[in-house]
Amino acid sequence: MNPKRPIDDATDALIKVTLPGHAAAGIPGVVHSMGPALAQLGPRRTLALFTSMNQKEGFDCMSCAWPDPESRKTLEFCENGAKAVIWEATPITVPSSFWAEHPVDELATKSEYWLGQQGRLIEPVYKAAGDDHYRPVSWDEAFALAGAALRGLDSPHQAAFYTSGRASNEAAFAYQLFVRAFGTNNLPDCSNMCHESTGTALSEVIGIGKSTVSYDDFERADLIIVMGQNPGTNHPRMLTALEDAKRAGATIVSVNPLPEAGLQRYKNPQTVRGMIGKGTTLADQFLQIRLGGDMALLQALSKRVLEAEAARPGTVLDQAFLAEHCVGLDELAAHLAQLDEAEVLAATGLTGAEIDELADRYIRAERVIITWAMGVTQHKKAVAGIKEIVNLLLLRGNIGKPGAGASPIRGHSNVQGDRTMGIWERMPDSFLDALAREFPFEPPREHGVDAVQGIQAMQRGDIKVWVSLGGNFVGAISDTAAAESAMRGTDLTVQISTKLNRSHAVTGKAALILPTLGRTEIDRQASGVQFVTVEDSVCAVHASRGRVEPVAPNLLSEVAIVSRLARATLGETSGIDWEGFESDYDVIRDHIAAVVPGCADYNEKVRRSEGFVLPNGPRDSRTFPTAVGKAILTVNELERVECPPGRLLLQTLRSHDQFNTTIYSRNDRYRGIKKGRDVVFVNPDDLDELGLDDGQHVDVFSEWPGQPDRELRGMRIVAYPTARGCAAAYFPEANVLIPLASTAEGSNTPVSKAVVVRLEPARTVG
Ligand SMILES: Nc1nc2c(c(=O)[nH]1)N[C@H]1C(S)=C(S)[C@@H](COP(=O)(O)OP(=O)(O)OC[C@H]3O[C@@H](n4cnc5c(=O)[nH]c(N)nc54)[C@H](O)[C@@H]3O)O[C@H]1N2
Ligand SMILES: Nc1nc2c(c(=O)[nH]1)N[C@H]1C(S)=C(S)[C@@H](COP(=O)(O)OP(=O)(O)OC[C@H]3O[C@@H](n4cnc5c(=O)[nH]c(N)nc54)[C@H](O)[C@@H]3O)O[C@H]1N2
Ligand SMILES: [Mo]
Repeated sequence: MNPKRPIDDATDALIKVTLPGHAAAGIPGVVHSMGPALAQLGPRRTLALFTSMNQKEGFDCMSCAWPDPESRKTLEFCENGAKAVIWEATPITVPSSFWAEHPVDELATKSEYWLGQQGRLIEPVYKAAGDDHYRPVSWDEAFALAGAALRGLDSPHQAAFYTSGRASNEAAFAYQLFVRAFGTNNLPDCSNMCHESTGTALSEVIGIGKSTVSYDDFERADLIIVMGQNPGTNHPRMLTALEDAKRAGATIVSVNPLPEAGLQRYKNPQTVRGMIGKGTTLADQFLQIRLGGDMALLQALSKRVLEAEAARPGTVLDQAFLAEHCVGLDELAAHLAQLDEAEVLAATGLTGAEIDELADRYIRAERVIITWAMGVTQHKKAVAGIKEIVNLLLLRGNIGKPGAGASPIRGHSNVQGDRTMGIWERMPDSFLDALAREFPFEPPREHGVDAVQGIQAMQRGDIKVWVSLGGNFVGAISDTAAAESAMRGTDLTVQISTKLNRSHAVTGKAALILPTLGRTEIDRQASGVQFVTVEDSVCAVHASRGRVEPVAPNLLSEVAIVSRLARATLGETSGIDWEGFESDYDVIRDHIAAVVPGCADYNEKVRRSEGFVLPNGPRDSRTFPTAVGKAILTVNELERVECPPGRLLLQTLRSHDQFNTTIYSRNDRYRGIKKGRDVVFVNPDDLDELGLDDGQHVDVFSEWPGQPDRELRGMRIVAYPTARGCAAAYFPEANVLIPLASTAEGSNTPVSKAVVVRLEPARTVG
């Protein structure tokens, strides 16, 4: 049922597998994966980029949302940040002739890697319904086409407006304003597929959906538990913070089905030290958990904490904190008293002794931070699992004191800021009320669609126009075949993008591509050079200034595109100063100051060299703005992820040489993979049991009740030390296997980390 997947020039017949490496990053890694692209940049552009990246007068790295330390080094970036910057700042551009030479059908046969290699998009292009090609159009024509399509809808709810988390605060604020003035809350975003479970859980139990730690807390912690996160690849500068913490005496524990580079040393006694100096093993304890087992582990830990308190009353729980700031202790204690240890061991795949050891570390530590990312958020019970993280932390007062806290590590560099600015299909009434006071329109109140609901609405024919501010929605969402067929059924898709990707090849009947400036580039407007602002994982907001010349003269900034799209759609009489927005971003920031909580005097505060930190009740004053005004310990029913005999649980994850759907190279150095991505990692003992071999090619089938199997063909097996019963394959290739309806309870995030699969010897090797 799935379309044939695009094949690259570098075919997977060439896949090479060696022993997994561990984090030994740095410039050699960059040169290795980006050599040709780096050479194309030229010395001047290279120097300008690498001396201003993450500097106070420079631009914010767009590779992840890891925060910047207050005192920065001259080169404050990592290997993967360098790749992201080189990928964006390439001087290679897509020529006008490209569009006549490559029909859209042909682009749909190309891989993400090939599409990204074509270079930066530099002119607006349009594909009319029935046409097979895009053709260059003027900006005016592009906006007129988009505006006419939006105005022609029967209802504003027939359009949806997606955002990927690279958009600046200014672009995001202007975009949500346009969308709400247009009349809908259909504002799905990448966060729906990412940390939505975090926002849902934390908002309910501590009153704010964000991290309760600041950067400096890491070096004050006694214990840092890294759950479901691969910082060596996805937040490499976090390894530096972990290393500093360790040097200051902290213990580090990794909870993960995989031994990930930088946290664990695995077999290969390599001693190379890269630029960020990662020759060391950071984790003092590694719990190789079964996929989806975290909730059971956390309950077991909390149970042991409560038992220790019962054995030594008054010495383990933070009774004063619990009495003053929390509700729900008795219910939690009663519930956990019933916890079935056998069930915990089955769900986690761990031994009782391993859990005892971590419980003991937790009880001995005065200040504990728990960090997490997609390994925790992309599960059916993710929201409940994150509430269990909070339970464990609250028991010993580990929220709102130095060196302690709940620390979701965000993905996209400004995904958190975009939410703060109102990119959400369910913004609270307080935000909509503030918009209504500031602007001459009444915002819609009805909730909009999220990412999965957006596809479902397309399937029903309810969404006819899809606009994307960045990202690669069909590439990133689950159930690729279903998503692509739904997208093809829309009347118009509009992509605001820097580079080509799958979402430009799988489009509505008509399609527009609006090319935009990247974050590295100088943004000149009528009032002069502009800067934008972003928010990192620890709620710090600061300015980002592009430092290199735009790759082409005709590009518009995201703010300019959004403002012109708004004018073309709403007319000149919307009573909102869109022209002012475009010519001077201070105008937008003044509105942000008036509308967004915590942003008073925004223009002044973001001009401080260090920016400012948004207020956060739990972190700052142990104030918990929940429904009951206190932090809530919750009771969550344990539910084990079932996996029938002969099947494996598959997670989809990132290689070291990709940024989400952007593929920098087909290698995954830290996992020992070269020249290919069509691999499935399986534990050797499971291979024995299944009668399969390392190096063998298999077809992977995912099973979902009442539906035909989804399939991913021709995957090479890599025997790998993942947890028993578990497997892993790369996102986005493996998205075909994830049923659209398989989502997390409460957050509707696709369950990308636990797909029940069956492996069968491949029908065709490939
Ligand atoms: N270079 C680079 N940087 C990035 C990105 C990128 O693609 N490339 N993407 C950015 C984005 S948007 C995001 S959201 C982040 C993603 O950052 P991560 O969450 O680190 O990304 P994943 O590759 O999805 O890795 C998930 C990790 O969780 C583990 N895991 C999977 N399932 C479970 C589980 O059930 N329990 C536990 N305990 N662990 C589990 C996996 O083995 C893996 O180590 O990175 C951001 N930064
Ligand atoms: N199976 C599976 N699916 C997943 C995940 C998973 O772990 N497993 N992870 C999920 C997660 S965490 C996320 S965040 C989503 C990511 O979903 P998206 O954010 O939609 O995807 P990206 O691949 O980050 O988008 C890359 C594209 O963004 C555009 N772009 C880059 N920079 C800019 C810019 O500055 N401005 C504009 N306008 N465009 C730009 C480029 O055209 C590029 O091709 O995917 C999700 N999907
Ligand atoms: Mo993400």
